[in-house]
Amino acid sequence: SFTPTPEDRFTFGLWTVGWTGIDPFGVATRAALDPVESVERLAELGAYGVTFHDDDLIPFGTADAERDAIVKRFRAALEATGMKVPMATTNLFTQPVFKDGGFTANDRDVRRYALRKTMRNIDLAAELGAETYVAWGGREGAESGGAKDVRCALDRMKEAFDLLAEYVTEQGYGLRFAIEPKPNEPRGDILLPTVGHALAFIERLEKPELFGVNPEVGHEQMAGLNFPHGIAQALWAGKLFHLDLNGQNGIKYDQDLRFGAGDLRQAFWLVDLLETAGYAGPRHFDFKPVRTDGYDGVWESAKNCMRNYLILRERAAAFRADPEVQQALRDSRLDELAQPTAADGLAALRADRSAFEEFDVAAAAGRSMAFERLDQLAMEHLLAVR
Ligand code: 3MF
Ligand code: MG
Ligand code: MG
Ligand code: MG
Repeated sequence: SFTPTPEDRFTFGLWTVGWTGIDPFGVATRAALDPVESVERLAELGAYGVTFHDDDLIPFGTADAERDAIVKRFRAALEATGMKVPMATTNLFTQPVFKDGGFTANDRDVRRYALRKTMRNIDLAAELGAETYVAWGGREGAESGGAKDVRCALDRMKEAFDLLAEYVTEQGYGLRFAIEPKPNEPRGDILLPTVGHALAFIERLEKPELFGVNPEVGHEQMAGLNFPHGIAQALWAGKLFHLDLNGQNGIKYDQDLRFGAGDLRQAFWLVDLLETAGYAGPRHFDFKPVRTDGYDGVWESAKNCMRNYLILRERAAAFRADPEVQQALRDSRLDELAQPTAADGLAALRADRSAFEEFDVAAAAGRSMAFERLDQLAMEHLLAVR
């Protein structure tokens, strides 16, 4: 059945169903949503949990006493519904103080403020049992070449993450960080624009084991990249700590459509990959219910993010179980790709005349890879005609 249960581990950002429709060209089209109502409605729909930016739950500038009351009421809703908070994050992009960034703002005092704001929400995340702390550097970037010394900015980014790693270690929190890449929007260009950039950056940190990535479908596709390929490399590196599922139609602004909208083929291969690679983390949705719709459309699209994942999970499993697909995979020599190239070692490879001197280049070049049949079988499973 395509009805989700908490075992499916579907989670939603409070900012997703709570998006009121404010965009660069228009004001809100929906009334504000109470985070407690989001928790209750998502629980009814079968979700496992919610995630949030500090400011999604506690409006920016709230006094301490009121902050405590908000957290208490939120916690009560979590307890009443059984909903979890596996991830939390910091808003370092909405307020004017962050107009030139948080961790990489040219102004040192802004950078120190951004770190303190982040540590404050890390405390709350740990208190609520989160395992992952996401960092999306929305304003870490520039519109013009002279505005940012990128090498210095990367030094400051490293400094920030090293300090945060020191903080969680010192506090004994079980949290790990997940960096969320995005190529642009809201800055003209954002630092750590793709999964690959983020993976390379992580290896320069003092405690790289505490850092992974939180790739978002639309963010990679905005750069024309293949999302399942990025996810595969993150898995290969042991760095897929979390992910943001949604839909995107190619190289455009960040559309944040519900999961299953946008590039459906990539969605199919993504689910196939997550389900066969043993990814055990939450299936987290970061989408924006279209601003043309009322709250009917908000809950309809939230429900369908999960439903579409489950449909694709069933379609991908049917693809893998089909004997004709298994034969097609062999015909395309996927089993051979899984074998090491030179398990016999370098010396044996160099001595192997059949590998080079006597290798029949023309015969190898003449073998068909048979990929067309394989892809048609995938499409027919995706369309449920097989
Ligand atoms: C923006 C995003 C962000 C991040 C969030 C961290 C507002 O395009 O994707 O959502 O996901 O800040 O989870
Ligand atoms: Mg997005
Ligand atoms: Mg996004
Ligand atoms: Mg995101």
